[in-house]
Amino acid sequence: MSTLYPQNNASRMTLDLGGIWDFRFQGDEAWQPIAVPASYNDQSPDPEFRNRAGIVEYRRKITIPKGWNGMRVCLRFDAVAHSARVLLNGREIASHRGGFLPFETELNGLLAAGETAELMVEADNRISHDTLPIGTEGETAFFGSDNPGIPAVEAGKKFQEDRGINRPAFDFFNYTGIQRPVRLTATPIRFIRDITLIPSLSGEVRYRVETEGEGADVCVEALDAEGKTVARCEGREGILAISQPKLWEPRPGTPYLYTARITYGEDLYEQPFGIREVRAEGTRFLINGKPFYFHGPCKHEDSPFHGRGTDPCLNVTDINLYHWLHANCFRTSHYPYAEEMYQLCDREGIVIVDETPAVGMWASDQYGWNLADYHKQVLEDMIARDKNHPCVVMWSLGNEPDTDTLPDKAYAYWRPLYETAHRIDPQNRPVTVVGCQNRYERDRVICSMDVVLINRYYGWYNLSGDLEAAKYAFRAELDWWEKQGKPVILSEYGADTIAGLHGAAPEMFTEEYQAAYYEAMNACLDERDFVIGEMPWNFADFSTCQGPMRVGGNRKGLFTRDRRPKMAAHYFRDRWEKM
Ligand code: GCB
Repeated sequence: MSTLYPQNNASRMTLDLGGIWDFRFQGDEAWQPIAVPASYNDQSPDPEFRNRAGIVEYRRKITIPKGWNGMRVCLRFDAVAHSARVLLNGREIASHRGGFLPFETELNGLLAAGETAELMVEADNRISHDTLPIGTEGETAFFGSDNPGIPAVEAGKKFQEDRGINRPAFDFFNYTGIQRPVRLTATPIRFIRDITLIPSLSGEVRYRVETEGEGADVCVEALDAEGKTVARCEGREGILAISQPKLWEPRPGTPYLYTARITYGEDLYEQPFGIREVRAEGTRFLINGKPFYFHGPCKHEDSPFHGRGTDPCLNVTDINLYHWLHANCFRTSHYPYAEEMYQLCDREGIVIVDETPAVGMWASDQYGWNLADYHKQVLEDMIARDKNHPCVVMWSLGNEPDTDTLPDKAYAYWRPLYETAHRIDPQNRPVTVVGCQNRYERDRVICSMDVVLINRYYGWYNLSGDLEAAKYAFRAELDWWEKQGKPVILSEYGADTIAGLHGAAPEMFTEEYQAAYYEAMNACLDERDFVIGEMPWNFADFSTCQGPMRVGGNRKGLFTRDRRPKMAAHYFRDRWEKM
């Protein structure tokens, strides 16, 4: 379902419902304060906040302003993790599955302008084989021992399963709650439901507008960055012809943005867009016909206090650190990010590989689970939400599924998703799924994508501490990929590094090792023309669940969690400045 990002303009209004709400675990009596939007998990020292699996309840009063009388009023959630039930005065008015994409529900007929009601949101943080991201069901935890012995298995059953301890099958903390903004929105009763823009380098921009309600005409104008009208068209479909178009280019080019100003009856919507084309061709990735080399660390939505909560200050800080690094891209590992981040990247010229929350699919029996339809739905919703962003140049169907144990089953699962993405994306962007370190010569999925994205940890999880051996092994693998004739991006590589831990000899966990590791891996990349990108793992240290391989979270950041550069950040800054 498409839901246009809320706007305030001459026709539309929004009321932000951010602030302090009431909160409790379902079944508890007392309410306590909680900040929205933010993950709830780090807002209390009570260990239940991080550990408890189940439903939490949020509540507050809402009032529709009197002045909104006669308008269509909606309640819009940018995301509630991982599923939500919404109640108004105790009656269910909406529900949604999936924690990283928006949903909205109309309030007309339920609550009149000037009236007040109690809004309650139930958010469920449980993850399983039926959710994206995936939770473990009976298996040992991510990075737990594969052979814990009988007493440990028994204890796990007795103490963990009974208490509903719910472990992620992925390496980031299972932050949840109302993590993104909630708003009341008002539009005219006759309104613009959706807009699709398909730009081309010639300056012709095909558009399609979906409306609700009869008896008005659609008019679309293209405005340049100064607000001057440069093209105009009438009707629900058409072509805006912009002469001498200024292109959207990733930095260090100019990310020039136009605005499509759509009017329909009393309604108005303004959709920024860029004129740019992307495609994969041979072993290259072309943006506006020019070869593009991806270089920038993968991210998480993660910070102290907020957890995964939307924080515009953090987003601006992070993007400015991307500029400081001379980085030009990131992958939204491992879920679609908040919409505000894509708007910022449109404006700042940072390229995004947009990823679904299909992460944790490393079990070889996963193709017997009932996920495909839901996965397709999430992919469709992500593309519907993000289709107009010039910064989005590629779709990632997911991260590190098992594709080599049962190669044919894996292919039968991933191929339809690949085809769906191509079919529904109006801009027909390249499609990929990120491959893990596996028996790549058996796999049929990764090498069938438009661009091959591989995560590799030679010199870390294997050949640990031995960078000469790591280079040898990585080169041997690259020899194989060279023969496949595809563009390849090293979409993750990294080494856990404790900021401030040093060693004259570069040993694992020291800042020196992290820098030496990247130098060694980059030397291998620099020898190959078909390698079209490098994405270090990760931009910053981030929170994970507890485990024997994680010291206060994952420490592979080029920056600490509070965004202080480690030596490797300086190394990349220097390397990327010269690119
Ligand atoms: C990976 C995963 C990522 C982990 C990373 C690591 O392959 O894609 O989610 O955080 O490795 O550090 O182990």
